[in-house]
Amino acid sequence: SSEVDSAPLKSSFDVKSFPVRSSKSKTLDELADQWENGFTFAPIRESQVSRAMTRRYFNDLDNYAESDIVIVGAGSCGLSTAYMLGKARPDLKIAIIEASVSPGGGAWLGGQLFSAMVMRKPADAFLTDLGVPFDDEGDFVVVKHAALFTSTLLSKVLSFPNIKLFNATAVEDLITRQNSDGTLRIAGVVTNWTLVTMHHDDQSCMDPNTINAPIVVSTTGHDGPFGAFCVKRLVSMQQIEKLGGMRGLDMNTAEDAIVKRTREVVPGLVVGGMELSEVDGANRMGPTFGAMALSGVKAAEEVLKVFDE
Ligand code: AHZ
Repeated sequence: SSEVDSAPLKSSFDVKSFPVRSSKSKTLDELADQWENGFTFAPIRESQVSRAMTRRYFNDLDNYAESDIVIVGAGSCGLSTAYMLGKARPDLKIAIIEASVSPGGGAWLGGQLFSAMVMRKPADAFLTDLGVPFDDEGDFVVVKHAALFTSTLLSKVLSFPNIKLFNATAVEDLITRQNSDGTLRIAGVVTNWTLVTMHHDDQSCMDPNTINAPIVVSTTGHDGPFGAFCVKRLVSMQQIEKLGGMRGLDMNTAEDAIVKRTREVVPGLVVGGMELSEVDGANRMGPTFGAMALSGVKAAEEVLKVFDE
């Protein structure tokens, strides 16, 4: 430990300039002979672990304070949007803000507490693109476990070098700018760690942080403790008159409506997934996820129009 304790660790903001000690990597086969004889982990000092995490996190906060695209909510629609954008535009900086510690929203189970996930055709195209296997049942397909869909989608999204997921972080407000004609444009998001957001009533003065971006995609789901956040804020800031309120369940009409209505609801804010049902008074679909994937595909297309202009 003295070697670890005495090693000079220069403080520097640049992740790449961080000192790295050489410790040869081994294969698992090489390790197999060593459990009883000479097995040790490479040495570490606690501050190295702290710095390895905080340096990267604060570097990301610094880097993504100016993003090209912010996606609010990492449920099935938000992650599908991120996947399409990450694939199409490796040159754009994309921040995903997810209030929960665990990304994925409601897509870890297929419905009630059942495992399988149903997608109506033609959303099987999204699964094929993603490489998720399914059973073909004619008009719809079934993934054997919703978690296979969500974990595959998540792993692909997180692998894009131009996408950063800030989880356990809530969007608390929207940044706005006034155009010369007096209309408003959404120009970014106001964030806080979710645990802080949850304590504004019992702790004073916990001001938020911000991310500027020319376009924000909101996919925060239907109304609930967290859901429909951005569109509810549009009402309170008088950018839309009122919410239509999500209607009862009708699978056939609901899925078509969500995809069809995925759009830029006010300048700078594209809305996708079930958050849209609150804007337009559309039905819910219950446990069929095709509209979430294809709303994500369409939301990505809407966003890219901004950069193609
Ligand atoms: O934690 C939320 C979830 O992961 C996150 N979120 C909500 N408010 C947020 C905020 N800041 C940051 N202010 C926030 N994150 O948004 C995510 C929404 O995921 P979801 O799975 O609830 O929504 P979705 O539209 O992607 O998928 C909806 C799935 C549904 S609901 C439904 C029905 O009720 O009939 N049917 C389907 C398929």
